[in-house]
Amino acid sequence: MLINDTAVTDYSHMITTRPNDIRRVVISDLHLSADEPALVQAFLALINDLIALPHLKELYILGDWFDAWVGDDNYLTLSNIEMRRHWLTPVIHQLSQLTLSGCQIKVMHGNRDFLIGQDFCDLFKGTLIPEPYLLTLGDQIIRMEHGDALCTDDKSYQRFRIIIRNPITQYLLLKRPLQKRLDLAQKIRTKSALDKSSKSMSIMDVNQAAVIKALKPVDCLLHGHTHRPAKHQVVIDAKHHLTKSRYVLGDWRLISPDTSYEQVEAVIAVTTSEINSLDQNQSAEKESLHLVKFVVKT
Ligand code: LP5
Ligand code: MN
Repeated sequence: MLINDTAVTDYSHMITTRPNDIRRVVISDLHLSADEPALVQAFLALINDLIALPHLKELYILGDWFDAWVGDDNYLTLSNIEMRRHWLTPVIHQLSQLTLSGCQIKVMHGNRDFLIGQDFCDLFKGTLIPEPYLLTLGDQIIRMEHGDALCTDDKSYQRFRIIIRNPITQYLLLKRPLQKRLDLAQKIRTKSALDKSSKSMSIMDVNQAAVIKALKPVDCLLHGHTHRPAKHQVVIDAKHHLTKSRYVLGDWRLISPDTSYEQVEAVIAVTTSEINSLDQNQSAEKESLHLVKFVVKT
């Protein structure tokens, strides 16, 4: 598969041929909910694979893990019986198994689940991480973020973002009764879907100046949100021929390749560690980032 002239490796090929080399996995935009059981099943299938990887260090979820999150109490205050029946319970169980296998789980907020708290992440011993988050791979610094903050041409969204991401707004929202928050989330989703139908694709994409500003102090940018998976070369300084990479993760979507079956597809990122021989006596380990296509038949 080609995305902007970049070959995207097949995920199952990578995990079967190089299970010992995989160090980190980065995903975003799963938009999980009770209404999308196929996406939940696909996520469980991914975690199951990751548990079996012997040298996996970290799983990063770069936002919009959930379609909407109105507060941790929506899950944490369930009765034992309700919890046992809830679709999130197997997810938390599998993630706990992944943690036990030695992999750290790092969760970043997206524009749909910015109310996830550390209390929820404690259920699987995960860590809520700030946005942006800098990951160092050897001598390379990778800036990771959800991606919505880079869409600066989308003025109405950015105005909404300033208000909704303000800690005072969030404090006041979380004090409201659960049902009122669920109703408000539904209203925001409806209004957002209506507004998006009249916005152009270019307005809802990242702004080039915002990308260059984000990339200047680092070596590489990795984000999701736009649902346009690709590897871009960004010109930082044309005079000195300086370019840097921008990797975009894909959203998880259910598709029907033909009428007989359905599958979930997503472009995710994987880092692999390679041993480079320097000379006869010396070798160095180098970790590199790849976009890979993850497919699960449902
Ligand atoms: O997510 P995506 O890609 O579809 O769209 C985003 C922007 N939209 C949003 C809203 C989310 O999609 C839905 C939020 C889910 C609930 C979150 C938790 C709620 C907490 C509150 C309750 C406790 O982020 C969309 C961008 C798009 O990305 C591309 O970048 O364009 O932005 C919009 O469409 C926003 C609108 O332009 C402005 C929305 C104003 C909403 C005002 C709410 C008023 C509610 C009452 C209305 C009667
Ligand atoms: Mn998003």
